[in-house]
Amino acid sequence: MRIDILTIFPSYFDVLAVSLLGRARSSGSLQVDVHDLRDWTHDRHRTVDDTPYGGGAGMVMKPEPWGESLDAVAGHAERPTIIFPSPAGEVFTQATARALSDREHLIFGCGRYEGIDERVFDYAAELGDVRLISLGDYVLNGGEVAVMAMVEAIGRLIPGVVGNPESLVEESHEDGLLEYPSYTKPAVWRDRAVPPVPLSGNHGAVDAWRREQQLERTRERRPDLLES
Ligand code: 6GU
Repeated sequence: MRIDILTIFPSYFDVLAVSLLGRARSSGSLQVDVHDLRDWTHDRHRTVDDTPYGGGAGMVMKPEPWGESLDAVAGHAERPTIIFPSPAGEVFTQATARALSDREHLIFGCGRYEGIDERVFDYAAELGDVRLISLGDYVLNGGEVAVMAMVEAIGRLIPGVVGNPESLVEESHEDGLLEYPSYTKPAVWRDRAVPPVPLSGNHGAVDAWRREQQLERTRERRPDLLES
């Protein structure tokens, strides 16, 4: 997979060089390129924003640098999926991450200030499949942190990125339920004993117990997941 990230804060993405995704990046299963949106400005101050038509608070990101940068990164073999992180978008879930992990080319456009000139989204739709995606119902200052989260969730689903593919299956949200509790040695720690079933060595009983635990936790913490 190829990922291009457009941002006015490229250094936010320095952490992509380390950890799980860093290794995938250097091994070639995932190619991530971070671009400074200001590289597509042409004035001395490298201006990316301006005051909103109609008035109001804050600044709006100008369309020209977005148009030129999208032209520059979209020009690859396959039609890209172009994602704009936005609290006004559809909510990102594990299903979204799965669907996006199948794509050949993702472009993330990180907005700042009060938003991006609306015409950019319309233009981007000529170059690729546009999605506005939110992490949830709260507001961040810009899309960078949201894109970090999305890239990690998507990247770890790409074959070869996570060492053990089985560890992907038994996780919260992969089967619509929260994950079961895990224990390791010692069997008693600070007066707290590991429950008897996971200690029993009876694989059938362990599987049934884990399933029960998943249901109980989901009922308690996230009843909304059981309704759907
Ligand atoms: Cl994707 N962007 C911003 N700015 N705030 C958010 C968000 C995204 N998701 C939740 N809050």
